[in-house]
Amino acid sequence: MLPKWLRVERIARLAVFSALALSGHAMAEGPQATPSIFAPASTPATQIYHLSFFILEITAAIFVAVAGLLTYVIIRYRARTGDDESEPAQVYGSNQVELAWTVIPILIVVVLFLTTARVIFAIQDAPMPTAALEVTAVGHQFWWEYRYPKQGLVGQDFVAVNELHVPLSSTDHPTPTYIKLLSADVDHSFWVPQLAGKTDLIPNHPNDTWIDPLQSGLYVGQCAQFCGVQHANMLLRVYVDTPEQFAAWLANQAKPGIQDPSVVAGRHVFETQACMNCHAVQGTAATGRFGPDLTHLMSRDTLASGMIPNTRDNLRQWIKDPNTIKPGCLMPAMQLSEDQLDQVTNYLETLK
Ligand code: HEC
Ligand SMILES: [Cu+2]
Repeated sequence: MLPKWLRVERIARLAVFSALALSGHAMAEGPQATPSIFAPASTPATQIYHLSFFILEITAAIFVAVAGLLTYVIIRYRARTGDDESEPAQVYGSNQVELAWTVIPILIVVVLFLTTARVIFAIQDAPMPTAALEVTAVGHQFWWEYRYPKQGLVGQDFVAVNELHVPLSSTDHPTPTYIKLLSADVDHSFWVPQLAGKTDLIPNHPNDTWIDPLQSGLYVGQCAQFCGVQHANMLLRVYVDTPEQFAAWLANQAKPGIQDPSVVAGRHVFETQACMNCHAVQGTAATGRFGPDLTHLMSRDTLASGMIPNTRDNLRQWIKDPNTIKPGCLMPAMQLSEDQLDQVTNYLETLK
């Protein structure tokens, strides 16, 4: 009995090592157009990627060993012509075999547990350098709020919406972003697979995560916890900016809303049609917090949490009846006249 087990173990070890050697090749190629766990571009994502492959290799080795043995037994002991129909030898228990199939799985589970725990703690307990940017992400049905508190990099508090901008990090000058995760209503989950693992946003239970993207560009993700009808359209967009781009973005976001006298009619609609009960435009009487901050609406590429491009037609249609675009979203159709729609769209288009 014993020599056979040894042989299996040797084959399994060989399989694990060759798979390890193979997986070492897959590496980051920058931001992908769809969420991908196979192109990590940030330390936590890279660590999770390696852990996943390690677990896949062990479980693949188990599969190969079990399926191999099964195939061997099926072929070697198949029915043959000339069999005498007598029962094979009946074996009742074997201490060696039973010990082996108890101890080996326990050891495997212990190894998987310890490696997983090591990666979790390495990510959770990573020390935060002073250059780190701190942002608070708040999940709402069905959009994202990002609060940038005044700190080293940021001269003034402001709120960004749906499109998170963070600075590019590098190995010799790390500028990671620490993200505190809160929720305004139900559970959501922050998941940009190229940057970090999933972390839930739970009401009254602050969580945190961090990213240190090593290549600039746009990284996409999804809310990963079912949070209501439009959960699937609660998309995540993380813009990793070069230092110059990031400084320019910060400088613009920290400004109050532009007050353009040519669109007072639209501003009047905005301030009299309940828009301002739900939306804020910094520097004006509009301070609503239920919906997205619109101070720099035009600095965003998309509307409705990454759902549609931010064009004039989409913006007008959204204000006319958001439910035709995002059924079940929490903004009501405000029943504006065609003139009022044009005016308020003109106004919003000045909010650069
Ligand atoms: C009852 C609260 C409420 C009122 C009133 C309201 N909105 Fe909204 N608005 C929301 C919510 C919530 C969202 C986010 C919807 C989503 O993405 O799921 C939103 C989204 C938007 C957006 C898209 C923002 C973005 O960046 O994606 C615009 C533009 C907008 N509202 C304009 C208006 C205008 C103009 C009015 C008045 C005619 C108005 N809203 C009235 C709650 C409201
Ligand atoms: Cu969600």
